[in-house]
Amino acid sequence: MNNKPLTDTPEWRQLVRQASSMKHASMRELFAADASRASDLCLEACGLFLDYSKNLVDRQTMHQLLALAQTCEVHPAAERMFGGERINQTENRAVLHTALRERREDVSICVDGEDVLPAVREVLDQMGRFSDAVRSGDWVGHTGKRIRNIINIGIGGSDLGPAMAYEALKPYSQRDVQVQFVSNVDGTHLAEALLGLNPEETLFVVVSKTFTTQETMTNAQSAREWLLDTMEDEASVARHFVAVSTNKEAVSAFGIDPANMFVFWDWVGGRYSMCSAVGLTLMLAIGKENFGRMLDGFHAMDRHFMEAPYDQNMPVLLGLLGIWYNNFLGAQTHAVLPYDQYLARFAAHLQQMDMESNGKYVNEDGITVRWQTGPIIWGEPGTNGQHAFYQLIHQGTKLIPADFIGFCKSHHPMGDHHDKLLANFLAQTEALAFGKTRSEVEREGVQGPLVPHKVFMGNRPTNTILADQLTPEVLGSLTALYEHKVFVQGVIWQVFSFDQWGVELGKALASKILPELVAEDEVELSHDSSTNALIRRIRAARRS
Ligand code: G6Q
Repeated sequence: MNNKPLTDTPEWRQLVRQASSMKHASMRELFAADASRASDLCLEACGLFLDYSKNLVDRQTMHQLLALAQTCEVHPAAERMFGGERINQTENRAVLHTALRERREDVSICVDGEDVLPAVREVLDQMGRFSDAVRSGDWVGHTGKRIRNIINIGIGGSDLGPAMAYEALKPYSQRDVQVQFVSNVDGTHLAEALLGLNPEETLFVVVSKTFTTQETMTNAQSAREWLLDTMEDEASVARHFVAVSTNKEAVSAFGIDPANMFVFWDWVGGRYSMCSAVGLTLMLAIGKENFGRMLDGFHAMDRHFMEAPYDQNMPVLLGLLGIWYNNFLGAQTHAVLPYDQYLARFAAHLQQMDMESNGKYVNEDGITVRWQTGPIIWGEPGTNGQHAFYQLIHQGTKLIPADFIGFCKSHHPMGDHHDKLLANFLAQTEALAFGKTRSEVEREGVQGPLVPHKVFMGNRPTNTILADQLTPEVLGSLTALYEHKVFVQGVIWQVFSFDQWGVELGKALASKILPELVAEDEVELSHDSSTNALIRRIRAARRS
């Protein structure tokens, strides 16, 4: 599209007009007028069923949104990504997380003329050998004891994806090994994780692309000291620490045996890295076969995204629906509500994936965009949310599109728990879409001033994503679905989805403040008056 202002395209203008008529559309009427709405506005792919009929759209809206994807050249952009072009232009890098889960033997994916797939397979094999050794007890600690505790030390992209997937795939994990993820530089996180652990049975997986991240290196150093307090032998570090990184020198300098380093590449972005060696802790927990099944699921969604026409393409449809609410109906946020306790960390992972990718106000040419970009992503597992924030989704003044994610079968078919969970899952989207009118409330015998409080306006849009069970394959497909949805939106909004310069300023200021906080003597502070006063207050409190 040559970065023509998005808002000047005929497709955008048409959608603006469409929005003014659809703003007041009634989901009851949309369903009543179209008997095949539910059976048409749905789609099945890669083990996932998407019902998008409970959205504030009609067929014309969908048609117009699909035309927008066409004019914004979403598919050609995806081809550039999958083909290894340096689409992360501000960092001059290719973006090839899809190569990490390429399962076909007969293809090659080249960066600068070199096929990256042999190296991908080599690292996967190395991870497989290591996880087999740890899981079987062949890999022992410095004093010959079996590994019983694994602590992943990493933050952001080196934490959230694998932590989410570990939680999600717990039923597939080896239960006699305790796995924890430590990310926060707050010493409380590491201290609580180490509590009661025997260093002789503990393995640390330090995950850091750069191996310079303040939080991760601070936690890794403290973990090293904790180990050496007991072991009193520097050589023990090599048996109790392994590293996942792109920075070989820094890993060796830490004392980690380069043989126990698992590499990845600059073309793997942190928040898209869980299929790389960054997933080592996950593989240690669930084993290489289950990890491979998860990669199969990711790959299946990658193929679907590349091969399905726009109107049958799940990431494209979810991306377009998100744009509809974000850019045309004024929604500020998007809720992700999994009805599965195992997906407790799913929203947190999506939050980074989406908000770090598309939370940008300049376009690819560095010009401030005149349209809204990435939404605020948030969510909690159902049914917990129903007893907390759903009130606002049902009766608040804000439009909150939501994705409801559920599974037909539970890993724990205990009594009627799952029947109740699913009944709630279905009831919520029905209530949100169709609400309860004044006359329905009155027919139930409610009268007088109470009536308006019991009315539900409805027309609250939801997508329902349903799968048979939360398996490794399904988790892979589901996660890739959101990765590609974010990609579709980034292309349409014309932002660079694969950099994250917005995290830099805070980091730089923290490095400046750190010595000021800890200086023995009075130091001259050069911040604004608020920050200066807060620094002085903290210094004074810590001295007293
Ligand atoms: C993700 C970001 C960021 C990154 C962390 C950790 O896309 O780049 O969250 O993953 O800052 O970085 P390191 O892996 O280099 O420690």
